[in-house]
Amino acid sequence: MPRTNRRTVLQGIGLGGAASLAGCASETAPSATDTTMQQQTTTKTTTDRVAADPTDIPDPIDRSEPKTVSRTLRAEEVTAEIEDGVTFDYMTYDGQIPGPMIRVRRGDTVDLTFENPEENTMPHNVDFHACYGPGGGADATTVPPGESARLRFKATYPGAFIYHCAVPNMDTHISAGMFGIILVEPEDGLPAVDHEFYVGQHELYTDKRAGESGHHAFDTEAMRREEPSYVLMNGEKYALTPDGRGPMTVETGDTARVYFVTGGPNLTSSFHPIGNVWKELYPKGSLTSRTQKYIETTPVRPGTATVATMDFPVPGGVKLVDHSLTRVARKGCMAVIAAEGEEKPDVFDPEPDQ
Ligand SMILES: [Cu+2]
Repeated sequence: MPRTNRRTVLQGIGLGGAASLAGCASETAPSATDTTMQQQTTTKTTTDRVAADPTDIPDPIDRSEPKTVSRTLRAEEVTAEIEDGVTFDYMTYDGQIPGPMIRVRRGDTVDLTFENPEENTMPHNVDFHACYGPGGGADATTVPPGESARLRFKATYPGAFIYHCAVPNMDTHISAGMFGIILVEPEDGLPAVDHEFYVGQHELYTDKRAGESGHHAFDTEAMRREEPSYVLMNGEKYALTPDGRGPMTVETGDTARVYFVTGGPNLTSSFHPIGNVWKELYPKGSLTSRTQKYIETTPVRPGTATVATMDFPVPGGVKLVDHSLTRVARKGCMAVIAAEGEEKPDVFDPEPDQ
């Protein structure tokens, strides 16, 4: 994936130097000329990207026996850009939105270590929708900054499920970015595909309109009214598009499976691929129910993950959108899968001979 370097912009609006932009302000000493920046970065870590790489997905499960899968999740409070020149104080798992995908097999035991580093300012936790147990583990994993917790649970049922922060201000923490997918594969696994992509939608409630430059503070009253300024895929405006970090890419004839989660906290996504169709939809993320075929738009409600496959018979960009289109046109919600290959005029001919 191409990565836009946003350091210049961040420096231009006084939100950190190169040392902090590497995402490790506490480990990298600023230069002598960076004293102002040092002062500004003592309370917040600034990063140049929160958008999760949509191809950063654990490999499909290739086992016939259960095992214990150890994973660490780390709460990271970071300042980053929603779009060029607009910054926000995000809360994340591992510095990315959505948080890292956790992938296990039905019957596996998940052995989680949850870290809340001391440079954070708030307690955090994890609520897994993939487990039986109080709060999905939220109480067991609630820790203040500087502490960590362990949680062990058996993934007894298959499906794609959200995990999210569930402290008392859970709407704020989810809106700020704390959600992801845990995928529990059925015992027999999933059908082979050429590509898998990982996309998450959520909305930001800020004290300014989308596009207004400068730092956007969280706006609890706007959240109370459920009027977000931004609705985003992977945490940034148009992150997974040619204008952002670059689109997802396939070749014509390939197959792809999309794992999609709506963090919310409040808006339902009407998830649609423009110029394509969900060939097989695993409704509400159920991997053991019958799939639905050739679905144009599927609701993905807050607190739900879904899974869907696609074909790419012709070249061109497929825009993944929430078909509540004001969110696309004015609030930043879109991702693109770019298909390259031979034109197929028998399937799609934009310039037919007269
Ligand atoms: Cu949290």
